Amino acid sequence: MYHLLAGLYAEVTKKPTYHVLLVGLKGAGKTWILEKFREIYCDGPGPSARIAPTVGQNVLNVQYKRSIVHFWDLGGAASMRSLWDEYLPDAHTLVWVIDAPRWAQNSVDAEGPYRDAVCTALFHLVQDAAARNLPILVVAAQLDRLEPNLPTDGIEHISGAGVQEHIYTTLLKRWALLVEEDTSAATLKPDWDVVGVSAASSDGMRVLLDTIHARAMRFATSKSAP
Ligand SMILES: Nc1nc2c(ncn2[C@@H]2O[C@H](COP(=O)(O)OP(=O)(O)OP(=O)(O)O)[C@@H](O)[C@H]2O)c(=O)[nH]1
Ligand SMILES: [Mg+2]
Repeated sequence: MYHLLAGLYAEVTKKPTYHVLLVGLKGAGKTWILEKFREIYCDGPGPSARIAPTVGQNVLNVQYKRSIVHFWDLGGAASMRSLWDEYLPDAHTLVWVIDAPRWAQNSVDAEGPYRDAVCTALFHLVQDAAARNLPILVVAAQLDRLEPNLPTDGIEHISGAGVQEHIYTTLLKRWALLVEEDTSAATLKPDWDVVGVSAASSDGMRVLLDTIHARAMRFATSKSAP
């Protein structure tokens, strides 16, 4: 009898767990975001220069609003991207991180101009995410590094809000172009939004977790609805 009651109690008080896939190109700021959450919600030491590029995954459980938000932070190097597709089916929200200063500059590296590299990798995941009605949250990260005199490509007044707006409109435009070329994507309606943060200063971090939680919960509820 005791075991039955204990089992029932455990079942009734069990917290729902929401899985969050945290991805983006290498150096975007994913692990700093994870470590900032660990600092704010789990008494961790906070992000530091000692954090190396991620090989494989980092995980974090955050207890938030009577639930558990479970993060998978995956490495962004090209050799690790095949892992992203494997985690996506189990996620309740896709969080895509962008290095905002690099986006503003549209700097070029081995993968080409930054905005092209972001859209190529992101849209690959978006097609799968949109087919599952998975919420997509794009994070403009490292906003504290947006200096007013940063040389930019096509952004007149540099600010966190300005770069977020530029990211949002660029993604919409480029997605529309993709749909024109690949009509199989025409039926997909990605559910995406852009938020801005600095893991260094903590700006936007609490809003980010709240937004992730709300979206993940909504997705989980819609999946369990009859
Ligand atoms: N000033 C500032 N620098 C940041 C911030 N976030 C990340 N950085 C810098 O960007 C570097 C890369 O950040 P990571 O969080 O390790 O990047 P990542 O996206 O996890 O990269 P991979 O693991 O290689 O995929 C850090 O070593 C910091 O120098 C931020 O909010 N502010
Ligand atoms: Mg990392």
